[in-house]
Amino acid sequence: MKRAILVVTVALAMMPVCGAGPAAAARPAEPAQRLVQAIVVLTAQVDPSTVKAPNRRQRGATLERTLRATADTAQKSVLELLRKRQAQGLVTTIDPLWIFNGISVTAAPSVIRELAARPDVRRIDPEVTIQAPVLPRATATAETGPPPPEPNVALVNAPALWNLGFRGQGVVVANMDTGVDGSHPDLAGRWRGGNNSWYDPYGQHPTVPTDVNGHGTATMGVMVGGDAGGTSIGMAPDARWIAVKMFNDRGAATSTAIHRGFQWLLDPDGNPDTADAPDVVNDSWTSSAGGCNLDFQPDLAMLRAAGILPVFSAGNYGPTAGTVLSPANNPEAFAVGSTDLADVIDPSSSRGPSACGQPVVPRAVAPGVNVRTTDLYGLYTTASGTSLAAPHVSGALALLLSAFPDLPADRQAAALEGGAADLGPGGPDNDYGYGRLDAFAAYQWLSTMPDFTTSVSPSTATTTPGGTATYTVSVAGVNGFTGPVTLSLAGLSAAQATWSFTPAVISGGSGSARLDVTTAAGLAPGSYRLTLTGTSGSTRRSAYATLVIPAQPNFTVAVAPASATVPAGDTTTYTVTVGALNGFTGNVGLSLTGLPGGVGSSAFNPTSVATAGSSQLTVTTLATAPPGTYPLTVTGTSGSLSRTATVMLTVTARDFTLSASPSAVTVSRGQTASYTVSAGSVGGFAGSVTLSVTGLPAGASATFSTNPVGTPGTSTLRVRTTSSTPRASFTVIVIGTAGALVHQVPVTLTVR
Ligand SMILES: [Ca+2]
Ligand SMILES: [Ca+2]
Repeated sequence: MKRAILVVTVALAMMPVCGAGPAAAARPAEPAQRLVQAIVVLTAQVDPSTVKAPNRRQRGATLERTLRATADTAQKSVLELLRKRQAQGLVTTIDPLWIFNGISVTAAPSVIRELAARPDVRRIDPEVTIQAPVLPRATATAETGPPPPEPNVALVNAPALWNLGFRGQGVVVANMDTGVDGSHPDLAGRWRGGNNSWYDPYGQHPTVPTDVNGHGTATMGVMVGGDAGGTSIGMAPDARWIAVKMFNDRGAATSTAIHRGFQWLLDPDGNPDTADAPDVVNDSWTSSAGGCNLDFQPDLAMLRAAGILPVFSAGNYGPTAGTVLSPANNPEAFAVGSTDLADVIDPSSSRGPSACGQPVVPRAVAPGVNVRTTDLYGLYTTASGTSLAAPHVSGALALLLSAFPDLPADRQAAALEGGAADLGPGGPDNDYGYGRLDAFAAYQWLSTMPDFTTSVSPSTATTTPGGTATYTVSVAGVNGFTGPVTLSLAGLSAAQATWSFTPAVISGGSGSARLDVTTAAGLAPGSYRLTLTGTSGSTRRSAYATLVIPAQPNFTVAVAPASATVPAGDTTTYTVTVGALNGFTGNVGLSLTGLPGGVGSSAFNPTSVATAGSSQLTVTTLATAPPGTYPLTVTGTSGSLSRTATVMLTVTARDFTLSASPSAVTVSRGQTASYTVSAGSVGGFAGSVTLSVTGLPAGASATFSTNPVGTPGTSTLRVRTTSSTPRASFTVIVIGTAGALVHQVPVTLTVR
């Protein structure tokens, strides 16, 4: 039979958007400004481990109220900025979210940079675009007789739970997919209905469940389909369904729509007082990008905190190792691989290990080869891929929640793993995870197996490099568990931190320990994912926390202009600007180096800047300053932090020129020789020049018509000879003096 591999791909990139701001509209000749879509994640985030409530559904409501209150308060300042930038045409869309404290924006790159520099912004995720899968459809087949379960449904032991009376009744499942054909005879009657059971974030089909692709109809059929087609195709036929159409009709999903979809699932009717969240959420999609992408981790963490285990298809990128992609490889996700009816892994099923540090991915496998399920137009199809394996697990959860309605998400995962039929190498492995889904064994495991859960609080702690963060790790036993639990931590290297648990072993089955994590002085700012694992015998139960090393407060120093030219003796000014980074609030003292005392002096006004602001630097040069270019370094100092900026100061000389005309005069004894002495100005020189002469012959005397002479200016030099003046040629030196500046010019006097 032809196998239809369900593939979902993702293009991870900043999505450029052509802006249609007023500036662009007013000047059509200029290219439209390129805006980008991004998810702004704020610093303040709810710690879900602090949300306490007596049962699973009330915990969801309490969690939602806390999330909404946090977002309302913490987003005010950023929203104010965004609206201001929107008025300037630099922002087109602002879409606040509360499932985590974040805002989807379409904004100019300058605004994105502005946001990233804010201390109340933790990080900025690029908008992701995911392409919807194509599902080849088979023709409907007419079948008669009693409705046996499909072999895939039988293999995972769903009928054994049906026989116990657990058929998914009282449970609501959801998928995030291409939509659901709400008119399919095996699905129509199982839709929960009302106005809180269908969400199309694109608004293309706002009220009626619709699927133009078929993929979402196929995954929903595996979860809740009935036997209208002649065989029982669904795992939990008495469950009801709701859905998020996360792919639009063109088959694309944006990360904004996905975030909104997760948020809708936490509270479909937008009223925290009504418990209308689904019990089970199936996500048969992954990105196609390798590595660990945590864009959706906050959403998954909140689903888990609300008691919903995020079930993901592992992806169809096998058999190469490391092909379980995000978000399926995120610590909060339960990734499902695909096997055939002989319990052999599908070669295309994605394999571990996880780039995000999950100890084993996939977590389990389920049938995903030649699975019969619902198709569009009321038809049925037989298709393959992990997209169809995952809803087996989601459907099994619906059965387990019929039996144990208050099961927390981590116990749901533990039961699926504890009941799984080990395949491949003994024990959990990166092909089959814990093994092939067995719904009945999971039920038995939950009913009888002594077990424990591990939790950690707070989920996020912040410290500085070299500082210590403290967590409380708790162990709770169930089904009579009394064993000792040894605690360990993963996620930090010995070079990054040291840590200790007090006590290191929790005895008696339940209790708590204090975890101190002391970071290395050189630990780089960032978010570090910690895995806290309790181990008792071969049972390991993990909880997850985040250690945040915030970027240290810092400041910038900038000086303008970069260079200035000043005549010696004049004054010039620079503007020194101090900018605050990462919440810096100190006082920045300013000083200057590089200006020799013989060149001039400097002063800052003010001499220090509080947090951020500017100061005027005045440099006063001496009239005698040697001409040249001097690099000046402005240093801002606050505590142990210092930042410098260097600018150039070019000093030009002030000077005068001296010339005399004619250069030679011949006179007889007793006559007077006249020369015109000219003084000129250089570099803005405006003083006067005192004139004198040397080298006069005996018996001669000199006078100047004007002395001192201005610049520019002329003076007539008269040299009067007498009868006793020798007959000869003499060199007479005319000297001009202005302060320290001295110039001279020779003239010739011949006496005959
Ligand atoms: Ca509600
Ligand atoms: Ca195994």
